[in-house]
Amino acid sequence: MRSSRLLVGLVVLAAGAAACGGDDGVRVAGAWARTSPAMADAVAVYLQITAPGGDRLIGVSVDPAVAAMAQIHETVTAEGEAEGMGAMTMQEVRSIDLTAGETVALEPGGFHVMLMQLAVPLEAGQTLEITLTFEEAGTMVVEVPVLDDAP
Ligand SMILES: [Cu+2]
Repeated sequence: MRSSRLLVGLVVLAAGAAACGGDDGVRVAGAWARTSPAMADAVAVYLQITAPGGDRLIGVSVDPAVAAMAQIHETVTAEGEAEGMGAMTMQEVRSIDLTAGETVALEPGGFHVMLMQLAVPLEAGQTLEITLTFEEAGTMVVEVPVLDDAP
């Protein structure tokens, strides 16, 4: 009698641990890339990341057949410019902190993944793959549809 109760306890514990592990996974949603203008050789990828247990995005990569380089970028307004007159520039960032349970949006005007030295222009209807690297969760391949405008 006593041993069977112990067994039930262990089974419940195992189920709880499994569910917890699933919930801790980093989730990526809403990925898209804007079509590249004819003369541009770089394009931004936008997406939303949720890390229930907290994590950090530390790297991005892309198939060289798509683009020679991928970086994490942040759009910033140049300092010293008058309000509303600031020149928008982009700078590379080493990582993006993902606070536990909060969704971090990589969106126009903020963080984005930059694909540079495109091998071919991106056209609407295409899907490309990028690989995100997280400090805790490791690597994740994300499918990115190419769209003319924000979804
Ligand atoms: Cu950029």
